[in-house]
Amino acid sequence: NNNNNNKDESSVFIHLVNDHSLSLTDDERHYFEDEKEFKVVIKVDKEQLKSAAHDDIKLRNINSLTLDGNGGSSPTKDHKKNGVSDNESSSIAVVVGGVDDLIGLTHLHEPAILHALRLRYDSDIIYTSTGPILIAVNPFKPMPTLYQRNAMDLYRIQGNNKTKETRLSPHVYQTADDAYRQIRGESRIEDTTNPVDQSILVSGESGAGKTVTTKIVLDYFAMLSKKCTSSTDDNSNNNNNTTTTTPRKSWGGSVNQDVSIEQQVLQSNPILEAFGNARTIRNDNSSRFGKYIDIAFDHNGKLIGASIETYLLEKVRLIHPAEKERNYHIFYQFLSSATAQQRQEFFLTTKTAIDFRLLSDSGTFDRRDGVDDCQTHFEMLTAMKTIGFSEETISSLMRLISAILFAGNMSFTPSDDGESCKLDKTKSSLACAALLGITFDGLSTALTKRSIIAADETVLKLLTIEESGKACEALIKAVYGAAFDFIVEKVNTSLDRDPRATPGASGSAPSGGASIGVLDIFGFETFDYNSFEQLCINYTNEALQQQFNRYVFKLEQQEYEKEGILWKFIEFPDNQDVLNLIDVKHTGIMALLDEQCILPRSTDNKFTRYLYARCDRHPRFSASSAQRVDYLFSIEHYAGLVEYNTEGWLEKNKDQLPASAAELIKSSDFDLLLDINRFVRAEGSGAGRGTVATKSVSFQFAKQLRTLRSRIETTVPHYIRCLKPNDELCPDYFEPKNIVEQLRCGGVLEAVRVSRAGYPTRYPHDVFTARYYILGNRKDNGPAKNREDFLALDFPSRCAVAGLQLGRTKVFLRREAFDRIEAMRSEKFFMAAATIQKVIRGRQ
Ligand code: AD9
Ligand code: MG
Repeated sequence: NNNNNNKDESSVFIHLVNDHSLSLTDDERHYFEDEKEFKVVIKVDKEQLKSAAHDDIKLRNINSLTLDGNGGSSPTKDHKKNGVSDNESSSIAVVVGGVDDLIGLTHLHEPAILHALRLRYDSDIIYTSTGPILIAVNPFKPMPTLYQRNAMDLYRIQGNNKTKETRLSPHVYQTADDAYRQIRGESRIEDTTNPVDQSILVSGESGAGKTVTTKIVLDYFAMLSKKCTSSTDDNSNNNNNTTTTTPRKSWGGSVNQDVSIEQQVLQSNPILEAFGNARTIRNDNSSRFGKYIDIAFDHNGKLIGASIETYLLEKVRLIHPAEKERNYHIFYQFLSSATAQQRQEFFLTTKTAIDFRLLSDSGTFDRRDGVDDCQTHFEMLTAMKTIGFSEETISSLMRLISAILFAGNMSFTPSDDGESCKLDKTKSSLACAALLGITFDGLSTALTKRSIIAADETVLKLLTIEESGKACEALIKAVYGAAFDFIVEKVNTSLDRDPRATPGASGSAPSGGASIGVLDIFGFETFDYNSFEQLCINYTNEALQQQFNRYVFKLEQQEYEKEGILWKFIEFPDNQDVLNLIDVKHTGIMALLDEQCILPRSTDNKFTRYLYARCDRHPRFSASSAQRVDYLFSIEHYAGLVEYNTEGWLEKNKDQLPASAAELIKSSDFDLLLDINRFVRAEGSGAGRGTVATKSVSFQFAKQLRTLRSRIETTVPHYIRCLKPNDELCPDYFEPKNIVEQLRCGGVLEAVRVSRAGYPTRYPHDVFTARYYILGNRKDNGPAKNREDFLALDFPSRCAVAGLQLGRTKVFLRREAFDRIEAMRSEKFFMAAATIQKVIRGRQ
């Protein structure tokens, strides 16, 4: 390839490294078929090539390599921002593909990992394994060949047959396929201690590619599912076409019968993204909520349903989108796409985004990524119809969106003494009241007065202009939040698995089936200004990190020690103390915050002083005298020190709608508003001390997080760490500082160390021999029950497999050993099958 197009050159090179010719176009395939002896000319700096670690270079499929200082194509990539000269970058091109699994690096340290990732990235290889983790570096450009249908097929076909020679490059499809194979029992050993359910935990900072990765995973599962015959097809026995999707059977609710469940699962995305994503400085399509989607499969591997749990929708954005950011996509989408009739009915005839304060305050209206709001809106509407939203529900949601926009434009006028205020009768407030199905007077009273129950008497307290403004903001947040919850519920109803396939308790997979959960959740955050949201986010990451630590470090080491196999002890970080600082009952920061929220006259400052008094001696907590002046404190997280500012925490934690506004909603004649009212968390509903605390954001979130953690606990986890190579969101620009930081936050380095030294696959002796007896010499002995039995089996292949250790009750295998032994087994079976066939044919 000498066409002076560096992009083509590097992609061809990838194919060379992957002898499976992954995703070759027809032209490329033709080229390779015709050219048995092809020559690759790559401009290379010989000195650099010499100094590259030996195992960084795999040139096994290149028949002839010309090392030519001047030859080859000149790089066209823009590395200038990176401070890398053209000369350097051309030498990098040779060393692609080196280490598919960083565990294979000779020198395992931060610079080596960074170097390997960079080399691969510069050659458009964005996926790299590090033991149990898949690292995905965001390319910030389309990578069509990587996600072609035939790439999916290749990863499916590869199955367990992964010898060193035939193994495909790491890929999200690979991770998804691993999980899928395990639920199908294709690679899971029938060990009852091993969970059947799987989880794929995707993490990374904002803009790193979590949501895109999640979609790639879902696409893959949808493709696999479509290839299967469903269990209902089994019964009816009338569908032999395994590639067509079966229409869903109805089980009540408004389910769209003509659309496959796979399609519906995929279509949940545009809906949730319209209402839960926004342009931020870090990502043009940033998810402002966390999401765990549990996908259920039947015993045939057919996708039969899904459920989505969402976490912490960011509500502060509704009121104050920051400069250079936008509010939720849905507002802009709807305003750009509303029909003439909708404009008429919802008072929008002449309105555009600039007319609404909630949208205009940030001064940013468009999406930088060139995505068209009209087009996205159209896709969302299609998705809603696919999922089964009725025309009426869709229209009602748009009415609610319009009401919220007008609510943001409402204004109040203070009384002369400043003690009270009134709602201005403007076009906006009238429109808002009409759209919410309430009277203007009702709206005005609800926002400017508060009823206080004192000694069996209800007293109406007049609110100041600030208090009324807050009540209005609370109304906007409560209504939007409730609409979001309503949408998630509606999506879940549609995706709910067929109850006829679910004999067991709800939440468990149907008999013979299993589920795979995919988590797309905010990564660790540390900004100049960190608030309550960052504490919740970092708390989540601490919890997930602990689970990760436990999985990778503790379990590994304990198991090795218990089994008495040779194992170099590695210290692992444990962050239980940080979790205690945040969430331990009664004395954790969350509990202290809840306690202060109950007290009638508490303030953010009082809460902070209380925090200083109660947490001061905790080793992970600090507050210098300078910090105390500004009501700040710091926590030493696993990923570093973060300083938090406690301003507004009480209100954020309560996040409740004033009782009068909640009562107002109940008086509405707008059906949707009445319906979503059940999701509104109102002040004072249910009296007594406990109520505020048990409804608080921190309490609810901690509860959700506990459920999530126990759910993940019952699965085999698969980890994907997304990395963002630069803050400019541009392609071909690798900023090492950013990557190192993210590797640290993701605990990647430690994981590499452990997995490299570790034995990721292990079987009880009997299970091992039952599976691999075909490789042994004495097949008549049956499965070995213990160590002596096992040794007596005369297992020649055992000796041939480097990286196998015999523990007290189990056989331990390094990853390569497992792949090798699996390949040997497949080969034996293939030969056995061929022999049988021959014999049968001979008889015929
Ligand atoms: V946030 O925490 O929700 O703000 P994510 O979800 O981590 O963030 P997202 O998946 O939205 O990031 O990716 C950000 C952008 O990176 C996308 O809009 C794409 O433009 C780009 N991206 C991410 N992954 C890929 C990929 N595999 N191929 C091409 C990608 N582009
Ligand atoms: Mg996202």
